[in-house]
Amino acid sequence: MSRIVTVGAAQLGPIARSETRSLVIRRLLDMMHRAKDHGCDLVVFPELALTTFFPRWYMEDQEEIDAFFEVEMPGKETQILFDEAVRHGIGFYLGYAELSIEAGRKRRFNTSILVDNTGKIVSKYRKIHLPGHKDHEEWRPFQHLEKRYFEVGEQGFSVSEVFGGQIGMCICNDRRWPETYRVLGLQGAEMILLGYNTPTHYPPVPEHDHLQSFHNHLPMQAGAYQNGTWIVAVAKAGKEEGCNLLGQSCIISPTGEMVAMCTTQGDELIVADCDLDRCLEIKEHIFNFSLHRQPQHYELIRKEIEIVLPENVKREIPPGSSE
Ligand code: CDT
Repeated sequence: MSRIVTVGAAQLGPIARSETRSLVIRRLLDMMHRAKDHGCDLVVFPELALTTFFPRWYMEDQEEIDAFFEVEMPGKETQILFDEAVRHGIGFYLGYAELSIEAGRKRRFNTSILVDNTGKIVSKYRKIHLPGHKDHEEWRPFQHLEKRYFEVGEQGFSVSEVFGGQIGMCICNDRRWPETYRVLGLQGAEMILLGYNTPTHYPPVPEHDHLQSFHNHLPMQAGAYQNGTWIVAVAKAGKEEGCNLLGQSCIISPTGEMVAMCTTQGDELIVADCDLDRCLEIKEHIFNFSLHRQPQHYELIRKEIEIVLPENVKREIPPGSSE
């Protein structure tokens, strides 16, 4: 048996702060067309794919901040992505900054949508693990103000039945957390789509700069294997407004193997035929949840946020610092 979804990971090179939406969307359309030419059913774009990665700047003027957000999806400028998706019969994942008005209140999220090959939004995900800090930290060479500009997504992780399988989404920093994969894995995820913007310099712990690439792939390969799912991870890469962003967008199989990886820092498409039935090699055997999981011993994971030392241990845990 095989259920093949042909997926394109459409890595983007840098987007300048001055680059207009319509210029960026032209780049996305070009990638979508290339994906179609390669026979893709689905093309995956990065996190916050319509603008530069604006959380690197501290801003107070709400109008200036809101210029990076979409108030409707599709909107006037993004409609063409949907039209072209329908015309070519291709689906897409898109990350963007979402500004919505709910119960009379303006709410801002770091969001992704999954659009099927008829142009319908089949699911929306609001980023849960927001990294960085809330206030201006002048010692940093650049800011990471996701905690300032976005609320934590409140709708959880979910999968949708589309493209012949169970497809889940997450965004960037979520990919570092094992809980993300397990919650999606417990819903039967067969493919997880995610976009990312990852600076290669990590100001709080610069000693780890040389490990950025390793720390990018390590949790994703483990998450794919431990949950028997494909992962399609797509970067915005290269030197963007003086900040170097990691590339190495990739497609990972349910065995945790790297099937395809970008090798440039620019707009680059990689494609893989992903057989969703290969998930069974893992889901029915080594990580057969119903046979082997022991959730009665995992209570701490659900209950506690932070380390809880056993009663008989006196050592103090240092308080958390900003990331
Ligand atoms: N966009 C995003 O989530 N980036 C973070 C950067 C490191 S934390 C400051 C990431 O996890 O890749």
